[in-house]
Amino acid sequence: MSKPKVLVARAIFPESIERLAQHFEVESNQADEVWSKAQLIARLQGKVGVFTTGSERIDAELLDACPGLKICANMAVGYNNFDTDAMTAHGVLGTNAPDVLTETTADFGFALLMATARRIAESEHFLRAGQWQKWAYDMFSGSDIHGSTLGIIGMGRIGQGIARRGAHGFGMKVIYHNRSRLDAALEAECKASYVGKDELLKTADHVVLVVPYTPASHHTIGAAEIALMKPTATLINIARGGIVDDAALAVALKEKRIAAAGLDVFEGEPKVHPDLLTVPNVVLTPHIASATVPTRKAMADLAVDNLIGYLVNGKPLTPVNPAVLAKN
Ligand code: 8YV
Repeated sequence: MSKPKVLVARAIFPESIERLAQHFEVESNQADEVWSKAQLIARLQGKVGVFTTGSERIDAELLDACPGLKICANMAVGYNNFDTDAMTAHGVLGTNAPDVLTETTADFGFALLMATARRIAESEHFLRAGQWQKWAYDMFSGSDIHGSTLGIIGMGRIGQGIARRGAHGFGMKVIYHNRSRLDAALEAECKASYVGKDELLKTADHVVLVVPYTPASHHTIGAAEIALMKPTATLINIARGGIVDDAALAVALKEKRIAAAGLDVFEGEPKVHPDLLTVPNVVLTPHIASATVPTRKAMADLAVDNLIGYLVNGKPLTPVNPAVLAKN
C-alpha cells in the first residue's frame, strides 16, 4: 500500500525528514526556496499534510485549491499564518509548537532587554568602527535593569518566564497586562501585579511585548501608546510584527521620545522599516528568539509528532482548532 503524502514547506533538520519518511512519502524543500502561494498550492496537490513554519499563509484560497489536505503542522507557537476559521470550515486541522520554546524565548527576551537598556549593540558598533579614542564619563550610559520596573504585555507562558527572570534574578518590580488576570498563585510565583495597559505604559522602565498577533492586537503599541511611556523607557518586541507600529516607533526613537527599543520581529518581515535601520538606539535581530539548536529540534519534533499523531494515530498533540477533531 502506498504511503500518504506530506510536504515539508521549508528546509528542516534531516532527521525530521527521516522520521516523517518512516510513515509518509515526503516531498521536502531542503533547498529552502521561498515558494509563492501558487507554488505552494502546486506542491500541495495530493498531499494530506504539510509541515509549515510561521512563513506560509494557510487561508481559504489555498484550502479551496488543496481539497485533500487534512493537517498543517506549524513549527512555531504562534499561528497567525493560519486562518483557523477557514481551516475549521474546510475540516483541516492546525497544530502549533507550544511549551518547548518557552524558556529559550524568555532567555532571549531578557537578553534583548539587557542589550537594549545597556546599549550593547550600539557601543559594539562604535568600537568596531574604530571610534573609541578615549573613555568618557557619560559614554553609552544606559538604564538599569536591576531594581527597575518591568512591564510585560501578554502574560502567557513566555511572559511568565520573563517575569520570573526579572523578579527573581534581577529584583525587578514586575507589572503585567493581559486579556485575563493570572490566578493568585501564579501571580505570586511570578511576583507580578496586574495593571491596566495605560498604567503599565506610564510606570514601566522597560516594556516587553509577548502577545499573540490577532486583528485585535494589531498595533498594540502605536504613537499614542509610546506617548504614554517614560522618555527613559525601553520597548522590547519579541511577539510578532504588527504588534508595534514600526513607522511610529522609528519616529519616536529618532526624536528620543523613548530611550531605546529592541526588536526581534517586524511588520512585513523579513523587510524592516528603512527608518529603523538608520536610528542608532534600536537593537535589531532577525526573528531568532527561539533559535537554539535543542529548542529548534524540539519544535521540529513536535511538528513531526503532530503529523504522525494525527495522520497515523488520529491523535494530534497540540491542535489549535480542535473543533475539527469533534467533527471527525
Ligand atoms: C519561530 C516564533 O521560529 O514560535 C514562534 O511563534 O515566532 C518562532 O519561534 C518562527 O515562527 C518560525 O517558525
